[in-house]
Amino acid sequence: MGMTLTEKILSAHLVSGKLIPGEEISIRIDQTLTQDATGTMAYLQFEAMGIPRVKTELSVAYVDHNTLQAGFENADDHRYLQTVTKKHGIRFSRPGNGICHQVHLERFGVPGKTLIGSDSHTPTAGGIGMLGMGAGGLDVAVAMGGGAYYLRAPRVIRVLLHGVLRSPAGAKDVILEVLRRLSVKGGVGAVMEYCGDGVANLTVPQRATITNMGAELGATTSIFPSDDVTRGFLRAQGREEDFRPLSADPDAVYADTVEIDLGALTPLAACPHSPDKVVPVSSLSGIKVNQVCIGSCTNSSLADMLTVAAMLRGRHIHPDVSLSISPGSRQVLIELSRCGALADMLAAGARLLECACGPCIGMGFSPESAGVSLRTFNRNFEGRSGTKDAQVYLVSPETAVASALAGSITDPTVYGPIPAPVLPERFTVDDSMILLPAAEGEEVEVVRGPNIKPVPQGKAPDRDLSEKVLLKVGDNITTDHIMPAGTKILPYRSNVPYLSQFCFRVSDETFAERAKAAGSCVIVGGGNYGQGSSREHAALVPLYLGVRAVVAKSFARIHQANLINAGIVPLTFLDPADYDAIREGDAIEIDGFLDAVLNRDTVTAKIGGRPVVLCLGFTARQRAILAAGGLLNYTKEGN
Ligand code: MIC
Ligand code: SF4
Repeated sequence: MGMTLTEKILSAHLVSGKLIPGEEISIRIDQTLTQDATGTMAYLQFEAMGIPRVKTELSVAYVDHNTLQAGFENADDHRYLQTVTKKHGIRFSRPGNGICHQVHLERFGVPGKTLIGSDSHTPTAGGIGMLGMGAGGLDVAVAMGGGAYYLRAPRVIRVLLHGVLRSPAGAKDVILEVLRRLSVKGGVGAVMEYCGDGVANLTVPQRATITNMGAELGATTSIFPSDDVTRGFLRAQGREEDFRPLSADPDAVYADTVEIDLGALTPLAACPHSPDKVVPVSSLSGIKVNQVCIGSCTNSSLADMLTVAAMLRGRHIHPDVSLSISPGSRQVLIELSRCGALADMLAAGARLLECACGPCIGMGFSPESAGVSLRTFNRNFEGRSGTKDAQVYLVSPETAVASALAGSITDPTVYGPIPAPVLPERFTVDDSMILLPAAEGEEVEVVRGPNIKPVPQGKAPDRDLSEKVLLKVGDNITTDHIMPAGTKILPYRSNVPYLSQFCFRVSDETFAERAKAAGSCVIVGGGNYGQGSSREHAALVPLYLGVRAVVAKSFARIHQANLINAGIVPLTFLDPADYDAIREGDAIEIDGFLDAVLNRDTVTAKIGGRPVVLCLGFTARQRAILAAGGLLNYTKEGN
């Protein structure tokens, strides 16, 4: 029986387990990446492990999230990252060099290799046939130390692409169509593997837009084959030697198939507040727009930017619209300035932002009150933009520009087909903003600013659990709800005590205070609890606030791993209907809690006086991690 591309890469890296969907496997990790918002914590944890030098083929630390330096905090963290990486053998991509996923694709990604990153959009690397996965910072720290990465073997879903995109429909519309069909839960436990005759008609940046936003499906990752188009991309980056052809066997067996006719796609938009609320742009036509933001790791390649510039050339944006453009990398910005496209953007009235995440993570450029913001980004969760009542729509660069010009949501079809951008044969390659680590044995002082506080430590579960349900939340709670980001909060990613006051702020302003007063508690959640970002702060902060367990209908993959890594026990309802009767303030009692965590798959809890069966379908390793009070303790114990 033939193999899928995913199976080929996984089996070439398999350390333990069998490739049976749902079974725990562990794999060797070739490369890691971190970004600054999760990276400080990851390196603090790496340091706590006491390993002198990384053992991966390549590890890179990027600074792209916390670049707004409104106080000393972010700058201090940058200095810490620069020095800690220099000491331990990690490359350091300086602030200004670009968004981690864009730069990694340009400069480091290699087809067929494995990559984990402390950011949920690490699957962007799937655009060149690399198996990239988002993970918690602690998992990345373990991989940097040479440890295997543990995950459940995924199902592989085939996305069969046919034909050719008809401009102005673009790659963003492909992934929005997949989201429309499958929803934000549709990829859970799966890898989305793209195949079919349509693949050859997509460029690497287009493929990367699609794999990037596969994160919004809840997928483990997404991947494209590595073919002549991949070779051309690597050649233009001066690294053709990294190319190797890769594809699934013709008789590979898939768990499911989704078929998409590229030629039939029209411009789509995801409506507030979820990436799967997808409708045709034409159905929104006429809605007044206050702000348009172009960029983020989804749509900030040179090809995207040249398309935007071509549409803006000789035109001017509507007086009521504020347009921001953040190129994905310094390389993209240099190319734009060399060819004159930057001048076209500025002449049209665009506000040029840094090559960084910026508005995508609420780092500036928040919309006005109740403002309508069209963004080429990947997430439109409530409040993420920094304005709680903003209405954020996710669209392609083409739709973004057409709407910025018109002042209202506009289907770019009115502009007719937009000519494909002409890309340079060879990109400007200048890695001077990527610092190399010190030679082995060289003395390096790690600089720690006052904002860097110790990592909270978990503890083993008590013999019996006797707590209160301090918070009950609904379905699809994101890590942006649990641990919001934005300008005021992000600078404290290395300061968990300070961060804790913002926990669940979006859903319940009183939670943090109540949790502190209670000392310890339990949270009850709905389905897909913890979707979205990989931020382990969404586990570390609840840990700091005394959360002992989270009971939910189901969990998102990375968040569940982060809870276990932090030493918080994630439990699911055997019968999801039991969720309904639970009230905030109910007592939750589990006799023999520790024994259940260690040995059992189900346990009967008493919640609000009623018996409720809860599942603990953990692997042996997960039980051992929980018993140790988290992955850091478990690793320190020599595992
Ligand atoms: C995001 O897009 O939500 C982030 C910010 O990049 C996160 C990481 C973080 O919270 O720092 C992610 O996607 O993992
Ligand atoms: Fe940065 Fe936004 Fe991409 Fe997250 S989704 S890495 S915040 S650009």
